[in-house]
Amino acid sequence: MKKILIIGSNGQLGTELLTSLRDKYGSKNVISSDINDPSNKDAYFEKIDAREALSLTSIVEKYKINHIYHLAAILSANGELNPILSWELNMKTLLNVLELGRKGIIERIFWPSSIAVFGRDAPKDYTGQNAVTNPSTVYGISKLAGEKWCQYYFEKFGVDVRSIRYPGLISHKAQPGGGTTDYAIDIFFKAISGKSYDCFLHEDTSLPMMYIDDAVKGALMLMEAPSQKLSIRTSYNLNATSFSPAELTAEIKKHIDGLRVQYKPDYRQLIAETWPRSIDDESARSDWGWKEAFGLPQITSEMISALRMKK
Ligand code: NAD
Ligand code: AKB
Repeated sequence: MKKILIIGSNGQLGTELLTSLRDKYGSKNVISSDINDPSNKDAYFEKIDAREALSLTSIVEKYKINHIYHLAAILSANGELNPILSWELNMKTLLNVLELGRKGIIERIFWPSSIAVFGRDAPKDYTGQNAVTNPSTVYGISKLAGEKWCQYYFEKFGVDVRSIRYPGLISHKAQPGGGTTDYAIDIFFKAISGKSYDCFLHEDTSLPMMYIDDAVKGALMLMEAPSQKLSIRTSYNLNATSFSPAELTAEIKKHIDGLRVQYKPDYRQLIAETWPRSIDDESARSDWGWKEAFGLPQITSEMISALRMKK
């Protein structure tokens, strides 16, 4: 029987992954955990700092956990504001989880990487699975090192750790955690409340993006795939759609005519310029049958109808 621990369950991805995993496996079989308390009461929540190996181990033993979804991280934009903390958190927490795999306590691990592993030297369009990785942010460096650690633990110790290089994720339930793609969420909140939006990226900066439902679906598909089907043990490229702030604004205006957007690029523009415009995810499609459901028009209508219901 699966007994699952989510680390970083209060975050943008964790909030939605928690709901899906509990729907699938039952609440008592999916333990949520975070360094901060959750906003809603949760009988199966444990407050932990995943940098502390002993606290992590005691929770794993308490609930007889055998699968971990390890989501805790500092993302790209916030990482540049505190590089050492970012490196320490992103690496230490991953190594603590991988060690639980090496000791045979945990059977399967999900750990997300990011398109941030690519850098300015990779091809911008349809960036391939094995394109050159030369990241320029501490976040990208930590994700690239993390991918290599995952592959190392798999090859040396047989740890079944699986990973996806997510693009920018778009959702409305939890606030985004300080990434370069957060503009694509912020803009919906401004649009729905009738306010104008100051966009921190240039209007024509196109980036790979994915709706949260697709992101959750991808994690579940990868975690359920037979091990022998997986040819990538660093992290799988995963694509859904790509758009620029101007294209997103035009799509939102089909629903909310009065939206006004000013472009005021800041340090996040420099990060975005080193990332791919679009991703080639052929390996995920052929190895475990990946196919996205949401393009720009579908993401936009889902976001607007969900936010209108909240108003
Ligand atoms: P987030 O910042 O929204 O959530 C991270 C959560 O981890 C937060 O709730 C935070 O409180 C918690 N956390 C931080 N330090 C912790 C610690 N020491 N111990 C326990 N919990 C801790 O991030 P997210 O957007 O949900 O991203 C989840 C994962 O997916 C990250 O690894 C991120 O790099 C990856 N990812 C996200 C995106 C995206 O667009 N959101 C894209 C690519 C990859
Ligand atoms: C970020 O912008 O940092 C994240 C990511 C693509 O990893 N959304």
